[in-house]
Amino acid sequence: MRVFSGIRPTGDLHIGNYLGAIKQWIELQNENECVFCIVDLHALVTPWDPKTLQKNILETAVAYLGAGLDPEKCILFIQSQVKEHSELNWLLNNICPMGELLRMTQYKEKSKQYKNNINMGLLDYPVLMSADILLYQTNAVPVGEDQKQHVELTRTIAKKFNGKFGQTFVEPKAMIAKSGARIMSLQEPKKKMSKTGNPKGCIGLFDEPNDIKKKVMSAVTDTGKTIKYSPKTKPGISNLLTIYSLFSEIPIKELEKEFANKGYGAFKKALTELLILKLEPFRKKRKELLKREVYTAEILNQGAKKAQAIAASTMQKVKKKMGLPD
Ligand code: ATP
Ligand code: LTN
Repeated sequence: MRVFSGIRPTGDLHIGNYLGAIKQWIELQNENECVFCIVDLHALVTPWDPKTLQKNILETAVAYLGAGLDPEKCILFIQSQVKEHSELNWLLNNICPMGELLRMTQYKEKSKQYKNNINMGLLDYPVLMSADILLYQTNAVPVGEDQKQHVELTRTIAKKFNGKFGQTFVEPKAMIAKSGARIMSLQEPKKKMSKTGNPKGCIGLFDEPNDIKKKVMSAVTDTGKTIKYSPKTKPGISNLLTIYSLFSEIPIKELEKEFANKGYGAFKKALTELLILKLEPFRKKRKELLKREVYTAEILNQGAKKAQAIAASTMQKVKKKMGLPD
């Protein structure tokens, strides 16, 4: 099976990115042909700083590797280094109905968040994402819940293209984690944990023990004292239970029993200890990799070459089907 996924180099990775997406990627790389991409072109649809973008890209690569991606087992590369992404984006623009883009939840949310910066890129974002996926004849796209709609649009575009020009693209499917697909902010448990949201509500994958402690201990909980999983009535504690369960591999039901009479304080303390322990290897690996910049850059260069070979072969077919010259 061919697997493709991407992440924007817009800031430090958090445990939502890990539990919702990267954890699956690490498992998938053992059995499948995996292609993972740092989608720097997607980072340009929201405000960015040209001075720090390259540093962010490299840090995202280090973060991926630190979290467990193995360059021997998967292709890791930077989107803008494979020009076919932009090229296919333009071609697919002419297949994708604009109405579909205007109803995308992420577009609506980000246009509210960045009122003064509603550009074409923000609207066209899902078509570039479709190009990313379709270039590699992808079967499965492991992403968090928030990206499901975009993968469905990719299927629609693939179907339309195949219907109009003949079988060209594999129709991909989203792969959503059963649990952890939507980790919420520790400060606003009704909003998803996000790199660009409230930093206090976001636990970084490489946070230092002291920061983890501060953030967990000040996480918003709900009225009452019982530690019970009920996302509607107790969104704060339910989110913490999900995080605990996923990192400890103990089912939520058992955690409810274990902490039945212990109160929020003891539960948060145990969660702090668990997170410090589980995130330690990531912190260590990242620190080592930060000292080996050339090594990381070389992985990305090799990755771009391998990715480009696959992308070029798809583009050749696409152009021919559309009646464009070679
Ligand atoms: P931004 O704040 O810049 O939009 P983000 O934190 O939402 O960033 P992305 O880079 O857009 O992160 O997402 C990378 C991957 O992580 C995607 O597959 C996305 O679905 C997943 N993801 C992001 N946030 C969460 C979350 N809170 N819970 C589970 N998965 C998530
Ligand atoms: N839109 C995604 C990032 C992304 C992606 C992709 C994910 C860009 N291209 C292709 C999967 C496949 C997001 O997480 N914000």
